[in-house]
Amino acid sequence: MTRIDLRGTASSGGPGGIDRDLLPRAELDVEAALEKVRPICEDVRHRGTAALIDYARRFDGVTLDRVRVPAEALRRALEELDPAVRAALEESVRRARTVHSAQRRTDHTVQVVPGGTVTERWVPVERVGLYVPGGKAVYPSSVVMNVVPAQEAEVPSLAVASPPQAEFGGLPHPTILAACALLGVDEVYAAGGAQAVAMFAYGTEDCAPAQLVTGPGNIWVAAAKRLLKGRIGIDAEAGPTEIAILADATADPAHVAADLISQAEHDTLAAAVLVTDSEELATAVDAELSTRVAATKHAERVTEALAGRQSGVVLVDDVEHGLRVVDAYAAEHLEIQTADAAAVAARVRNAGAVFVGPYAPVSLGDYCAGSNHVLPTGGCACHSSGLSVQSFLRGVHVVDYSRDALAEVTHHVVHLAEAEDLPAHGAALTARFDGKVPGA
Ligand code: HSO
Ligand code: ZN
Repeated sequence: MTRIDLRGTASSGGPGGIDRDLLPRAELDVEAALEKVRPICEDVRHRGTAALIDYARRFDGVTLDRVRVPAEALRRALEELDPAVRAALEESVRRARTVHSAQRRTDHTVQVVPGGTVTERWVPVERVGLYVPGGKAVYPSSVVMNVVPAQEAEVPSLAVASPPQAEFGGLPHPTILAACALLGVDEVYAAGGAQAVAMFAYGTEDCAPAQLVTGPGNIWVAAAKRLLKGRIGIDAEAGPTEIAILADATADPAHVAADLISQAEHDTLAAAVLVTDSEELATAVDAELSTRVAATKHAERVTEALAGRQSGVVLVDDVEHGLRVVDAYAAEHLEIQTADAAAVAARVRNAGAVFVGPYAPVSLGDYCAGSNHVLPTGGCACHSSGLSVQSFLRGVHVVDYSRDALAEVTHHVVHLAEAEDLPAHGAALTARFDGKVPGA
């Protein structure tokens, strides 16, 4: 992998003294895709299902007579699912539920003054559309990671969309359907790309509009989410997967190499970044990579991802310097493979998820750790979190004041309203006290 030597550059600007532009990262030009998806979204808005059927023909090469997946197809997909895969999915769901059910929030009332309370009520979004990619990327695990937090948040209505596959008679991939059936999701649509996001945003004859759309997708899905954001809520525009590993001389180069390859396997644009203070480790990882990459099934894709400008080895002075580099990078996934890994991990500020020590590879988190794998990419981990129960809830403040409690604060409201030249705001309070400021 390309080496970027930051040794001796401890303070060069940017957060923590690190210049983010020196770090490897791909640029995804979502802006350019916006103009392409705009007419598609408009078309779905106006022609509904007929437009979805047209796009399925054009983009997915299938002729559909309906977009909603029949209940029978869901049932059959689960019946025909390989029992070992079913057991694995069940375990993944169980662990995800254990973690996500603990995220549920209880309503909380604060007494501000006697007779004056503010309650924060957690209300789930009414209806959510979950997008699950298809084609090259068949991720039943992403069905689990989207559906479980939504269910734990008690979202009343939940629908899944995934692209129709010519190979499966225009239905989404059977493993996706099986995962939906396993989770009790019975509303599934054979729709992909920008058109699926538009279906959820505007609704069609078959599909009621959703208020929130979550789930990973390609650049067209990301562009449609950006375009329709505001009308709908979105989780994040998930870009290609990233793994960063902060490692010192104690790390096992075979583990480091295997983990870098694991995420590079997703996409030619996937990012694999090793941050280390040990040149010996970097050399040993390169050696491991050369044999392991050749032996892996998707060698071509992995090779391209590892050679891309988004991947590389960053050499740092010490673990301290490395911590500042990984914070500046704000990886989707960050592994800590150093001495005293837990203590180092506890100091990380920016990462979608942190994996501690030699026995917590990112792949564990992708499937069966219990954590969520829908995480912020592209540096967004410095301001956003991954999917959780919280993503599906809104905190509504409920304000309840008695006459006395209102009277006591009226003069302050009146003064602030005057300072903002909004006297009618103050008058809304004094109207309750015969047009006077109580106590004045
Ligand atoms: N690493 C991906 C999730 C995934 N991996 C799904 C395998 N399947 C993004 O977090
Ligand atoms: Zn993965």
